[in-house]
Amino acid sequence: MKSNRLTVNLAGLKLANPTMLASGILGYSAETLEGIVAGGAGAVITKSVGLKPRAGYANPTVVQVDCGLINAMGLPNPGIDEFVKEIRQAKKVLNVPLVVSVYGFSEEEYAAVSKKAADTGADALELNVSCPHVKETGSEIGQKPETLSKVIKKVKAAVDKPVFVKLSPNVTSIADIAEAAAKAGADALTAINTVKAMAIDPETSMPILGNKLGGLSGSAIKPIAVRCVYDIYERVKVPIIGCGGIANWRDAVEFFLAGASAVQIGTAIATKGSSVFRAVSRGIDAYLKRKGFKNVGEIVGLSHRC
Ligand code: RRO
Repeated sequence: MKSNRLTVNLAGLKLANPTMLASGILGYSAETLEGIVAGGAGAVITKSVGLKPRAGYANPTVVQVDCGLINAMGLPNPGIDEFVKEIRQAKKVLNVPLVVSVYGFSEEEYAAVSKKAADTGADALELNVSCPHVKETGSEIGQKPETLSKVIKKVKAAVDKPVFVKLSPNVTSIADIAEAAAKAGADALTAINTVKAMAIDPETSMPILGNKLGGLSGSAIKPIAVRCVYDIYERVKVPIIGCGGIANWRDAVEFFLAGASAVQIGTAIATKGSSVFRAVSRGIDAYLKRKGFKNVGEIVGLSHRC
C-alpha cells in the first residue's frame, strides 16, 4: 500500500512500508519471494546461505506447540554459487529491496559469501550470527563479542552494501552484544532469532525434532523480542529491526514503540498467508493517522520517554 506515513529509510534502504519478510521459513526461490511482495512486504530477506551446500537435519524439522513453532532445519541451503542464480532472478522480478542472509564457519566464509551475494545484486546483507543449534556458526559466533566483531569488520571490508546483524536472545545481555556489533560497524541490528527450545512426545518418551533441540518462534516469543529491542535501543544508536511473533499491527506498533525502525514477519505467514504484510501495514497506517503522526519514524522508541 502507498502511504507517506509508512516510508522508512533503513540504513540507506528505501522501504515503501516497514514490514519485511524474516529470514527463515520461506525465501529460496525468486517466485516465493515474489508472492511475499505481492502480499505487501516492503523488503524481503532470504533464508541463510553459506559457502557450500548443506542438507540440513533429518526430519522432523518443525513441530507446532502452543503459541508457536519449534524448528531445527539445520541451515539447509544450496550454497552461494548455486544461490546467485536465484539472487539474479529475484532482482529482475522484485520491486523492493532484497536482503541476503549469510552464515559461515569463519570470518573469511562470512565475508566470501557476503561479497558474492553483494556482487550479484543483493541490496543488503543480514549476518546470521544467531542460529541456535548449528555448531561453530550462528549463535556460537554471535554470543562472543570479540569473534562477532571480527566477522562484522571482515564483511564490512568486503562489501559496499548495508550490513544487518541478526542477534540471538539466548545470551546473558543482548545489549552487550548489540554494542559490540555497533562498534564493529553494523548498519542495523535485527532482534531476535528464535529462542532455544524443545518438545518431547509423551507416547514415545523421545524428543520430537530430529535434532532434539530447536528454536521457538511465533507469538510465544513476542514479549521476549520486545524486551530485547527495548534493551538494545537504550544502549546503541544503530537502527533496530524487530522480529519475533509479529502477526498484526498492534504487535508491530509495540516493536516501534520499543525502538524498532522496521519489523520482520515470518511464522505468522504459516497461519495468515502472505497478505499478513498488507494487513499489518494498513493497521499501522490507520493507527498513525488516528494518533496524528506523519510518519512511522515519529513513534520509534516512544516508550522510552520516562
Ligand atoms: O535453519 C535453521 O534451522 C534455523 C536458522 Br538458520 C536460524 O537462524 N534460526 C532457526 O531457528 N533455525
